[in-house]
Amino acid sequence: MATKIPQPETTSARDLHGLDPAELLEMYHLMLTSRLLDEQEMRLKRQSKIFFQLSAAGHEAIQVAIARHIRPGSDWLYLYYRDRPFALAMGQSPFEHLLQAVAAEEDPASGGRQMPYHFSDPALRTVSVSSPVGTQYLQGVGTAEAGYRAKMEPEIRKLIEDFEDDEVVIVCSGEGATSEGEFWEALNTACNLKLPIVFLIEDNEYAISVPVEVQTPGGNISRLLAEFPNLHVVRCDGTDLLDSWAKGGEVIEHCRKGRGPALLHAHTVRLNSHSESDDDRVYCSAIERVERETRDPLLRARTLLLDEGLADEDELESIAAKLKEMVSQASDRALEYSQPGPETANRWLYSEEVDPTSDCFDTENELREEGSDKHTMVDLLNACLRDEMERDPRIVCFGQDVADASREEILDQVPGKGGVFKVTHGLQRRFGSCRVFNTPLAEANIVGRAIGLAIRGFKPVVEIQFFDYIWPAFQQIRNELATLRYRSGNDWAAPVVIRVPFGGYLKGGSLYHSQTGASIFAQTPGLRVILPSTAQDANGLLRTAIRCEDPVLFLEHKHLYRQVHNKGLYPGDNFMIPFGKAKVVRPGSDLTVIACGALVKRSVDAAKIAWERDGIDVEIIDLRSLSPLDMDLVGESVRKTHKVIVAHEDALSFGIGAEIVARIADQLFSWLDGPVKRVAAKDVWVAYSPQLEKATLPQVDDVLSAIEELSAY
Ligand SMILES: Cc1ncc(C[n+]2csc(CCOP(=O)(O)OP(=O)(O)O)c2C)c(N)n1
Ligand SMILES: [Mg+2]
Repeated sequence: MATKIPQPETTSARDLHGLDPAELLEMYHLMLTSRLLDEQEMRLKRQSKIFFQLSAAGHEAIQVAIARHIRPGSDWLYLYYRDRPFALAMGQSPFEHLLQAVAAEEDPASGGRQMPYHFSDPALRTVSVSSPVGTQYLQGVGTAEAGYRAKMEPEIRKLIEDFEDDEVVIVCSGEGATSEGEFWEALNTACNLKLPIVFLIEDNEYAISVPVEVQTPGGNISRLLAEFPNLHVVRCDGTDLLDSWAKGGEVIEHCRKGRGPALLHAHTVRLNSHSESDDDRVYCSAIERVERETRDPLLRARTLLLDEGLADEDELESIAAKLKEMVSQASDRALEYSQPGPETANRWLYSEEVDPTSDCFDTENELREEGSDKHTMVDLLNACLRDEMERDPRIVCFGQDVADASREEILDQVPGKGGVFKVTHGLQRRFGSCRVFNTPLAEANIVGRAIGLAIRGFKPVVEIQFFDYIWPAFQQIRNELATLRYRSGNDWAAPVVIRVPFGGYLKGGSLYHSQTGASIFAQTPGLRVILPSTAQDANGLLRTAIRCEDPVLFLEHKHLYRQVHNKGLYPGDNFMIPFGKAKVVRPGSDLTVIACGALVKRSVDAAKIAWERDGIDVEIIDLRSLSPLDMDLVGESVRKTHKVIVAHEDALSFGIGAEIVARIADQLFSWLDGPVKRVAAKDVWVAYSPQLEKATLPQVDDVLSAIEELSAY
């Protein structure tokens, strides 16, 4: 069962903690404004004039109280969807909230993209709220970590906008969200690095219909965390203004003074159903619903003002009347605003200023090959990271085993790890542990922190050790990273590069070291997906990924990391290949094979045999970039050869080939002289047995058979 909450006095002669009566009245104003706005929106929802409503009633006191300790525009906020009073207390207006409710184009938080209460305000350093609960914690940690790293490196500090030594991050959630694994991943890093971050847990004892004792062992999150190393844990009655104000001040001060993270467990009450789509009568007893009314923070604040003689009934009535009028006018005004035009539906997926598909990112013809040694893909990826880190101090590289050695004191005794594939080898030694470091073994931790760091002006280039283990980070990649720009109406962006060793052909790689599945990510709007097949292409494309402003999933094929056939000369420190620019790797006239990754070399080998044995002249295209696709080059080739095969390592069904074939059928049908064929992996996992692996993944012979069959058509 939930623990009993200490109830502070609510009758006269309370210690006002030095609070000025005017401040108390101001807080009351804000609480009431929020409540009235909720009520007004409930009416609008019933009239179908807005499309979603969720009330903050019961949470007002803790939010307006803690907000008073925050420095607007200096501290960073990751709010929760039930935090309207907080947003109002920071300076947002009821009208702005109503613009979001009516889905107006002018909605300053998202331009009509997000539901109401998904607050966003760059001027107030309020980072766009998303809907998946629990994702905000790690991003908050990343933003707090930005300050930690900026303080370590003067070079970085100069480049981080308006950084103040004592800025703090506050990240809010309900008690339900603390059951998400990412909460614990966030505590891990916050406490390990002693970051200036406050976790505000607003515990209303329900997550929709699920009560707190189902969420948390013992039903009390702060008790569970009481012994967490380096975490300052504080509790308050979040329905009581004075207690909230005092404890809110204490935790913020703790962080501001650099004493490490804090967690404020604020006991609140949810006075309504979870949202207008929920009916709490189906899971809350009538007694409980009556009892909770006695804890209504607005009534308690009113009683306080009256008991302390800070206002009388008439004054409070007049405040309520004025605020009602203000809300009603704001509502009428907001209803006049129109929704975004249909022609804007595709906007804000990517940066509109920096276009990595443009000529600005094309220095391919100005290749400055240096030296006479040919290098592997690992070497040229490492060289690109080195050059770029030299150029831009904001670049940080992190992940599992990415550093040479976390224990710096032994660096001169060991060669250093630098990644399980050595792509980051030597970078920590060269650029220091502030910029190249290991993370806990937690993939969401890596991507979530990267988002928070990018929001604070860093350029994170992170590594997920194997594509097979990217899934714990999928929520952060798909729902957070890829959506940030879109859902905030272009106000926020996180240009993170995620490098991922990928793919099979390892002889023994088995199910969990051979995975592909690029199409799962290519189907994520807002994310670039890149798959180079040569060392030089990897170098040029990684540079583009780092210099652009969009999130990039950079797939590095493990089997191609150290092949002789794809080695290349060092192409210089400004070599860039734009995204969406495929390459003809073998010109031909009879038939086109569109390939990517490990299938490029296999297709070249097949084409060679087809030419020598059967005189079939095959053109081969290396896509290099899976999202965006270069349909121009595909079109050029198909118009020339009239026959086309798509060859990839992803499983056949729903793979990237399905998309390309569909586009060819749609755009190039009249140019075709035969069916469009696919060569791909079987729809099954890759086995440990090399014989099964061979049977599962597409081989040279498979490509060759397809070439011969199509050529004979
Ligand atoms: C990852 C995720 N799972 C499920 C949901 C659906 N959902 C939205 S709110 C919510 C309950 C959250 O409860 P709590 O964190 O206690 O916040 P409260 O609503 O009580 O303020 C759930 C399950 C979601 N938004 N995100
Ligand atoms: Mg809750």
